[in-house]
Amino acid sequence: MSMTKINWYPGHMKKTKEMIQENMALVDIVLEIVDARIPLSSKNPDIVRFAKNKKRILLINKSDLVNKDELRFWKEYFKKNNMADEILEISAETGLNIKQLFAVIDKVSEEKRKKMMAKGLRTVTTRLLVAGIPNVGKSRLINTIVGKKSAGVGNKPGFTKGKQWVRIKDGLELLDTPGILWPKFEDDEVGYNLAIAGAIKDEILPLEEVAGRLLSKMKAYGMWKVLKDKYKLLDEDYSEVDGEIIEKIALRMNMIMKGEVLNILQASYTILRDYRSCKLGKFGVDREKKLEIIQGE
Ligand SMILES: Nc1nc2c(ncn2[C@@H]2O[C@H](COP(=O)(O)OP(=O)(O)OP(=O)(O)O)[C@@H](O)[C@H]2O)c(=O)[nH]1
Ligand SMILES: [Mg+2]
Repeated sequence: MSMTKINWYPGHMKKTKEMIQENMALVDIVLEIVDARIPLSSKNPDIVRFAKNKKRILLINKSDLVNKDELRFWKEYFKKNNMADEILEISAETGLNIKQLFAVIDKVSEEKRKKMMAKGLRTVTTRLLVAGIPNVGKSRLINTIVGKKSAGVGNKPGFTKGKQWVRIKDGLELLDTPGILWPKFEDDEVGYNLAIAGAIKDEILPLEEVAGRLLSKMKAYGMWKVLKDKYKLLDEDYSEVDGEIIEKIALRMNMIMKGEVLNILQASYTILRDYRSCKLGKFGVDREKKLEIIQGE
């Protein structure tokens, strides 16, 4: 099995995409959320098209999961390329920059508010649509903003089903939407990055391949020692191919099934889970794209 054969764009995502398009007319601002670990790979090319003529705020969420230099690089990159009216790094989990987010929303909605007030309207409601890939933290953000559990949150992609309007305060309403991907990734790398970050259901992934990709990224990033220490690897394992390294990890971590068979699936899953919970360090996996950008400048 390979990434290209996975159906990561099931029918309900197509329906959600249509729902988002239909609701565009009702909203003033599109709040697009990307994952700080994969800022480019998690940016849905469809949303820019849908949100034409709308104000756009780009939030880099899960910023608590990467290091500050990385975060700064991507924020600058998005700014330089005018990717939204406002760009802000946040963490829906720790609450980082949530106050600033309100200020940004105020700033972006001010124009319309003034216009409507001038027309004699006493109350003006600003409506935001929250969009982003599965598992990026859309519902978690809404709960953090509202200060209570309004939207369902789950640590797996595809948690939110159907749309949900949430009233934030007088004059501010937010539409939570289910996460969507897009029908065709630019390249395989994007698919692997989305898989590593947890945006595609693990059940349909070739886990060994995805974990293998993460291992080779870490080697390329100069993080072999982290792997070695965490999974009791030896220096000589470095030059093995990814699949062999996963076998070594299964062996050294005693992941063995009946009949002395190595549990490759468990080892693969463990590597991915450890990455997602920061047990391998705080780092993103869009670094190859970053290099391309730097070299292209
Ligand atoms: N570390 C960290 N975890 C986060 C952050 N935001 C969300 N999460 C976690 O990511 C997981 C997914 O969050 P949700 O809010 O359900 O994601 P969603 O975008 O609504 O996902 P779907 O409904 O599946 O599209 C949960 O386990 C959250 O606790 C963040 O800023 N930092
Ligand atoms: Mg959700």
